[in-house]
Amino acid sequence: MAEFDIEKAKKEMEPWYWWGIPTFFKCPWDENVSNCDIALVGVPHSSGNGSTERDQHLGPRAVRNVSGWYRRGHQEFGFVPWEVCRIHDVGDVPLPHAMNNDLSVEHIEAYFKTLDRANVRPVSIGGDHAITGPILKAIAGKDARITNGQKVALLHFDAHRDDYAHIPHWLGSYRSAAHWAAYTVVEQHVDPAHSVQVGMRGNPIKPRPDLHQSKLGYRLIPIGEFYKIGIEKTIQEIRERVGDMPLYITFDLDVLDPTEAPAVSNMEPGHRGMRAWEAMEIFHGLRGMNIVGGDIVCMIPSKDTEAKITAMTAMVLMFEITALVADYIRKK
Ligand SMILES: [Mn+2]
Repeated sequence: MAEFDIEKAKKEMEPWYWWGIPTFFKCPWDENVSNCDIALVGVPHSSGNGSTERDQHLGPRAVRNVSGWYRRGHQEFGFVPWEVCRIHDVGDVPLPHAMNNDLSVEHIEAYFKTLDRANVRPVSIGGDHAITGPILKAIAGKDARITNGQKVALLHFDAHRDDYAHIPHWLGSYRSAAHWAAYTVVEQHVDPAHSVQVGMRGNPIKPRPDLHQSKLGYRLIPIGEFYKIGIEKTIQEIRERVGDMPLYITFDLDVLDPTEAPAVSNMEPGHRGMRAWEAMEIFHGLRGMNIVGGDIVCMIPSKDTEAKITAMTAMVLMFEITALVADYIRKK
């Protein structure tokens, strides 16, 4: 039998995405958050929505499965994120009461508080949009270390506003995927005067004169306005509004056109959705901003195409947010 150096062979196999254990972007798996600068976190949470299909807890696994393929350098920014700071897959938030949204939301907050205490910036994959409220509560506001006690400016990509404070509960959940953008403002974690919601589209249940006016004070750029003003002007609006505030990015995949993200929970077909490349161009325009973290939410992998286009799109967006945070950290 020919000699075979197994350890050398393993090194040779490392670049191939389908070889080995699927962590996010083939990053080291290390649950000790104090060992990294950026934590890639899975938040397998599904009970905060439930208005359509409920397989959003499968999102982290789906992205881990495809993301080894995208362990790349960033051509536009001219650097390799994995080389400039410690980026680890820290695992999934444990959610033993997964069917109980409001209790799980508290568990998510407690988990992200450990990241805040370690001053580690999280880039997360959900999970439904109920995960963003507890993440913001943990890393922004007067007790937060990551923001130095400041509120965050929020950049919220979504087909929906998620600020439905007028609905007392969502199928029994008080801190649901429809509520988080309101209570994080009321409870002093998000500063709406420095925040932007972009991409809203579709018909409401009842036509409303205030469809695109935020009572909470967010600047809304609904999809029609986005296409009217264009990418450059949108970037300029975001940069002016956010200023030098710490910025958190949350990205609901349903903001995208269903052609590129069919596996989402609250699909808005018919109306033109944002294209992934347009979202990427906006991300590129945010370079240099103090981005304290971000998340991608609302994927339903069990509805994805055979080509896994939604998981692939989520992976690329997660890469872009990670690169933005890494770029900021390396220049700090
Ligand atoms: Mn949403």
